[in-house]
Amino acid sequence: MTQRAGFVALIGEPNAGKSTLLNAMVGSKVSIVTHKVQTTRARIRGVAIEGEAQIVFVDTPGLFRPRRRLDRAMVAAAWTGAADADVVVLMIEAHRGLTEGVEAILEGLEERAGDRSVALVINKIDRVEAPKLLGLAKEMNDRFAFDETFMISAEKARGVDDLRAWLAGKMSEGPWLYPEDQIADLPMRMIAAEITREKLTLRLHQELPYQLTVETESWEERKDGAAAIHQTIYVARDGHKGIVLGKRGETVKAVGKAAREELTAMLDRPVHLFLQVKVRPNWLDEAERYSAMGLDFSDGNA
Ligand SMILES: Nc1nc2c(ncn2[C@@H]2O[C@H](COP(=O)(O)OP(=O)(O)OP(=O)(O)O)[C@@H](O)[C@H]2O)c(=O)[nH]1
Ligand SMILES: [Mg+2]
Repeated sequence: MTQRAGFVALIGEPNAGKSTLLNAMVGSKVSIVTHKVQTTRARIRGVAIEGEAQIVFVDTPGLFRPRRRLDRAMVAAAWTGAADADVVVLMIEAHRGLTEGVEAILEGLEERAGDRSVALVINKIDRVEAPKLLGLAKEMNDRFAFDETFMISAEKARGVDDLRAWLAGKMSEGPWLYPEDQIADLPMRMIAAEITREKLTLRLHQELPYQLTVETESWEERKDGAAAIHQTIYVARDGHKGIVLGKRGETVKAVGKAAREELTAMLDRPVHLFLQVKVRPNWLDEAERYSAMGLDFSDGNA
């Protein structure tokens, strides 16, 4: 049998379920998921194997109309992901349908898709009735020439196997791109920072999650087998520091506990996680913060 391999970019509006699908495809948590929009900030690769095919999925930040520098860098990262892929998967939400945001993405795809295969994935089918789904599939296919349409629930892993099999068939002959046992290309320090950011995003309200970032400062392997991880949470304002800390430090303590538990399970050994909060009024304009996130700072230039 000959090996086949290629890249599949997952694009869509924020919250469509791209990261949930990536994790389902890989069979492990590679990309963080929250109920809030704009969770994913950079391109994250996860690897799935189907028969002789290795499919490298590229999770991307949601596509939306960018306002700030960080937004622009995120949206640029998403389109770059699509440009570098062999197959593009556009993911939309069944209950929201062809929104203005989806329309804007279709316009972008018309410009950039070239001769790439583009599949439509209607996600969250657990939220709508079948007749509505069929209507949406028709509306979308009248609007754009998709190669194939899938209806799935990424969260409940419904329809995911069919999609994976179809994508495997689209991979071209060639050697695998990653070693057989590798499932992600993100360094563990970055995954650890993402997990803390996920727990913060889940606990904090309104705009705050968008105005903070987390970096792993040091990672020490201790003689007893434990990992000691030091992370910094950067916030833009004094007031935000107080909110992240919470009353008597309760919020950051709960975040640290949740992140530590997940990391312990993931690494399968004891983890000591130390979090500190730093106020950095201009972090959203610092090139170093962007490279730590895996983003290109210059993409944020207007
Ligand atoms: N009901 C339902 N919810 C889902 C499904 N798939 C994902 N979700 C939920 O949708 C929300 C967003 O999922 P994510 O995977 O973070 O979405 P995303 O497209 O990566 O979002 P961004 O990173 O912000 O662009 C989470 O609360 C998921 O649990 C599904 O099939 N059904
Ligand atoms: Mg995501």
